[in-house]
Amino acid sequence: MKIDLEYLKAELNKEVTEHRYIHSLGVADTAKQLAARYGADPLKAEIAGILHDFTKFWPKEKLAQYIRQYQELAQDLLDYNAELWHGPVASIVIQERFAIHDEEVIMAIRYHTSGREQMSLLEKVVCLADYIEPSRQFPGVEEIREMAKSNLDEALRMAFDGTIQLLIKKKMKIYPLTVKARNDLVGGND
Ligand code: DGI
Ligand code: FE
Ligand code: FE
Repeated sequence: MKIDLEYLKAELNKEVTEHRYIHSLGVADTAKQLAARYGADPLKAEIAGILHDFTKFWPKEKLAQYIRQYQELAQDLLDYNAELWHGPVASIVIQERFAIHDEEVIMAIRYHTSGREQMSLLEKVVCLADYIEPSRQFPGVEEIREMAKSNLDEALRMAFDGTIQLLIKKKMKIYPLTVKARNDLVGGND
């Protein structure tokens, strides 16, 4: 894939806050390492990491407009928390803006927040990197970082569990794909 990573970073830098920029480069770096460890494409992981939060600061209404306009995006997103919208929208915007047409990269960005059932290796790597990149600090993150060294699925299951627990605590809805993603990572019939 012919792509200028420095250009992508410079464009991201104009679009998001300093904090979010540092987070995104952290995700890119962590995703690249996880990709190397688990056999995904490190360059695709890096690209998806850089761009995954590209539309994080777009106004809610603009994100909602994109979702309504692009029927390939799940329309039921609009019934759930607006924090779920930036990944799907970014997965469209990067195609137009940077001529990125790699389906794996597009899907890794699209599902980085919600997850889904049957996640690809690259989707898992980017989603997990988003939780554990070096600047992330929350109770339990060290335990997930440790698990990420040996078991990708189990680390991601722990990450989703944390998010689901938080949503319940805040009395928020859980997007069904997040539940499916989480169930998929639990082995057996339990
Ligand atoms: O964009 P980031 O802050 O780096 O991280 P993210 O894209 O994973 O998550 C954004 C937030 O979305 C996350 O803190 C929790 C919130 N959220 C709201 N409803 C849901 C949800 N996250 C998931 N996975 N599922 C939901 O239903
Ligand atoms: Fe995000
Ligand atoms: Fe992120």
